[in-house]
Amino acid sequence: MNESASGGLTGWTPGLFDDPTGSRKGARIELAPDAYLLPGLASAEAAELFEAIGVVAAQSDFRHLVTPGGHRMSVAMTNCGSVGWTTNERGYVYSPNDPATGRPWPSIPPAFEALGRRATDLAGFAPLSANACVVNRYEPGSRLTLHQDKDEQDLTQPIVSVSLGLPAVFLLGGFERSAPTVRRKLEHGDVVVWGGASRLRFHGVLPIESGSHPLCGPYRYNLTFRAAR
Ligand code: MD6
Ligand code: FE
Repeated sequence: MNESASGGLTGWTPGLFDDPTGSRKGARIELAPDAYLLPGLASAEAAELFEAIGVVAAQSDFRHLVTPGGHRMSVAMTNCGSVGWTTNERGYVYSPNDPATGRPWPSIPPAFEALGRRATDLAGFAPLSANACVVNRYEPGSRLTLHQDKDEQDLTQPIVSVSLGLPAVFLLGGFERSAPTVRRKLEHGDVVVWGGASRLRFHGVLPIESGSHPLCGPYRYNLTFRAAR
């Protein structure tokens, strides 16, 4: 894959939105240097992951955060781990307690940790020591505008991102918000590992289309495992 000076991506791979032969599974697709899609890596354990999301949400429920700029996010969010990503008047922070309950965030379910290690291994990174997991829930129309994940303390560690439920179109950009983006469809069970030279790329999610998923109903869920502190 070639990269332009602005960090924009060229040479996008064909066959983006179709997989007539089912050959995606088990593959490792380079989206950018040090950013890999592992199609279907989480498919087999999806039900277990979905159940674990329910356990997390029973302790710290999904909520729509308000950005420091005063905008209510269309994505509903919760966390598990020793810290969770949230907002306050000063900006975005990793906090040991859930501000909604005043209690620590739920712990990271063992199924999440095992998947995180499997994913970093397959992508050729050192095993991720995740201490935070952001759980996003998208309803139809929910989107995530272009952003960088840069609030984590250890930017040498990658992020592992797991997609469940309704499909999404993921936008991958460069190192400035204005750099060109490319699109990639993420399906139920897909995992993206994202680090090294791509760790600070801008990225986002287009508005989710209506639908119903056999396991997750009218939602898309996304888990991101991080070394936050
Ligand atoms: C999502 N994901 O797919 C949002 N961030 O719902 C992210 O924002 C993300 O997928 C960093 C690395 C991978 C990601
Ligand atoms: Fe992100």
